Amino acid sequence: MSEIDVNKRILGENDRRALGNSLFLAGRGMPCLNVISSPGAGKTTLLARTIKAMGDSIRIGVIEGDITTSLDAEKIRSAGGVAIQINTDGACHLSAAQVFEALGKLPLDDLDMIVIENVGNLVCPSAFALGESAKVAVLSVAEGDDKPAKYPALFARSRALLINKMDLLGPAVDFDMDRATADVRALNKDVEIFPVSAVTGQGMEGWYEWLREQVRRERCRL
Ligand SMILES: Nc1nc2c(ncn2[C@@H]2O[C@H](COP(=O)(O)OP(=O)(O)OP(=O)(O)O)[C@@H](O)[C@H]2O)c(=O)[nH]1
Ligand SMILES: [Mg+2]
Repeated sequence: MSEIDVNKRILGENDRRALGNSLFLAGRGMPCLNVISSPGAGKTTLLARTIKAMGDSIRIGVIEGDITTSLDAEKIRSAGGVAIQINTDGACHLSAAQVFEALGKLPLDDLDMIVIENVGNLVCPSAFALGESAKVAVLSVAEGDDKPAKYPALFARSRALLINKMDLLGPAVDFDMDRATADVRALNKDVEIFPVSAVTGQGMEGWYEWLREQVRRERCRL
């Protein structure tokens, strides 16, 4: 007969808090995206452009995670968005407890969606659930087409992937789109892939439509 160790913790502390965040947001019919990339891939620039493009049609509250500074929250506010900055003081990822605290500071009744910009890091953040309804990966072409193969966890776990800085493709930046997308699909056949440029706006409409779909989907669950 098998034995169950009743003292064994089924969920770790972070997972327990992430589940709490997830249930809280699901109860409000509010999608929550956990946006993850290496430093500088363009998360904040993408979010600022998205907030300007969406206007009042999808009101996005942003939780910014950085080791230090409030620079990204200020950029989001300059774009017309609502942002709460969390400083992790050295930690390479956000925790569910930090997100819970930030949620309490956001005007949730006036928002349609939460977007968390995690600390710039291609490895650690994907291992810590925050209560998100979906992870979104960002990879910029300047980082190289081998990154999905070399750092698979994020790409395997993300529901959407933005391949950013498409405007840089050319002689100086040779990024093999077929190789990158094939490697991502081998890890995650269902991921939605959007080749975009946060600077020129190319490819962004598909991403906006995906965001609208996230809002519709969470509301339907209420
Ligand atoms: N050419 C080009 N530059 C971009 C694009 N998106 C972002 N950048 C530039 O890339 C740099 C980093 O962009 P951020 O938006 O700060 O990147 P991030 O991922 O938020 O960075 P961290 O928060 O530090 O991890 C900035 O100089 C942006 O102007 C793009 O689509 N094309
Ligand atoms: Mg940023």
